[in-house]
Amino acid sequence: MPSSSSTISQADLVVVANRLPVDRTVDDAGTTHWQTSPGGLVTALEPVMRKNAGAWIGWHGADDDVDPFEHEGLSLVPVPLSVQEVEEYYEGFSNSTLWPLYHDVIAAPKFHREWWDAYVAVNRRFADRAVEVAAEGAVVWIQDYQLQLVPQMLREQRPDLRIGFFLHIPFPPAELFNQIPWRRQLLEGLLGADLVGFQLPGAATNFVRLIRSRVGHRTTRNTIHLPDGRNVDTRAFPISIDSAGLEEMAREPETQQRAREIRDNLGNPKTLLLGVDRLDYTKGITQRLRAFGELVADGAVDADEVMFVQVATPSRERVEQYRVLRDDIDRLVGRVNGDLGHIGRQPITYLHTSYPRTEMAALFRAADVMVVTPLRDGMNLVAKEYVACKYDDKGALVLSEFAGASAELKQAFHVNPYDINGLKSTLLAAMRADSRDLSRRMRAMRRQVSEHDIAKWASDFLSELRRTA
Ligand code: GDG
Repeated sequence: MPSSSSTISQADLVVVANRLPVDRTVDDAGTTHWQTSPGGLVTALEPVMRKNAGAWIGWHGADDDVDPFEHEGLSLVPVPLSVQEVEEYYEGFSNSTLWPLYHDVIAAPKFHREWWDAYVAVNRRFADRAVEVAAEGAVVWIQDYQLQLVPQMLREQRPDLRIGFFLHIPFPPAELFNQIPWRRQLLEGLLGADLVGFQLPGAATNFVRLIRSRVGHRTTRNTIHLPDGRNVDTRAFPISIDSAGLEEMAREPETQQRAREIRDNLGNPKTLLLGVDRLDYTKGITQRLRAFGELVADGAVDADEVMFVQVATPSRERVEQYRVLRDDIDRLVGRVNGDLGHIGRQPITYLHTSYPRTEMAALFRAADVMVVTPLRDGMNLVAKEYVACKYDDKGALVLSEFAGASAELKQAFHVNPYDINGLKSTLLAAMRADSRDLSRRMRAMRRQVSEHDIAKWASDFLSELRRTA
């Protein structure tokens, strides 16, 4: 295996995440290659990982045992998952129980005892790997809802470590959280950390309240006092993007050329609306397409002048609720285009596929109105990415008030995506806004995103974690 070695020295900084930041491919000659998968988390953590001799523990996408290896200067520690574990721990408990429950029960969460058992077993495997890899007194940073039991499992074996946990998705209020048959275990799992980070202050408050009511520990503001004298701190650390890097990509002549091409290929509409999401029922894709379709049907917008491009990246396709959603969107797009389009003009261009980063940047450059309407979203990076690409201060952002990002992007056109009439009038307002208003809004949002980038997010979390020592 190229660029790999079978041992790994102990690390002073360990990141534990469901997935490793690499994908494996095998070429025709049977040689294995690893390719860094572009993602915000790698970008954020790469510099700190290098500086601290860091290691990353995660699933490598298969069930075989792969020795730890180095890839482009990162130490990677693969964790295997069997096919059944992928079904029960990942598609099951993580994505069919926790995901819908933590997102306001938009879809009905399913509770299965076997899924829970698999979740416990897999969390233990991740924790055991961290026990082996972490140097004495190391900092271990655990990521997201798939691994909420790891903090406690790790602390039991390694009380010398500084343990941080960050939740990328919302943390629900007690009224919803208490549905989980294993609620107490999940809370205890998280309490193994010294610092539990959330996207928004409200999530931290939900967590602290639940600890008080369910577990009975004393709390003062955002600190939980455990009976053994240890404290657990909770706080919001709103995640962000590599705004400078993305802006640089957006400014490349090739990106600008590609943005022009995209508009040309669409027949140069006067106004181009854009949606970019993982195909997920939390993202409000049907709501926004319905609203747009009605605007065209009402005659409020002219389908010869206005177009909607929706990119929906394939996601969790083996989970039933995602298959149903895909069919619903297919039908909706077909109806709008079938009823309202004509030869050479379709109101909605729907792309169920994923694209390279450069194409994303070109799409953001090309769009006049970015439509981000999740029903619930921890943060939503797409909204911040759009802003980062609009270096000429042009363009409008329509943003759901239920996205974490709406707390920071105050100058967006805010909308309640459940209110279809409200959504329609907000889309119209964004399309009709004058350029001075738009550039004033965009300037303010751009300042927020460039001053609060992903590097700041990572360093804020890690310095707070070290400070609480
Ligand atoms: C979770 C939380 C939180 C999408 N399609 C393509 C592509 N993308 C990129 C986007 C963006 C990322 O994927 C999606 O991030 P989001 O934040 O929008 O949403 P989730 O995937 O649900 O992420 C969310 C996030 O974690 C971080 O904490 O903000 O609330 O749900 O970067 O641009 N990228 C490429 N091709 C695609 O087709 N290259």
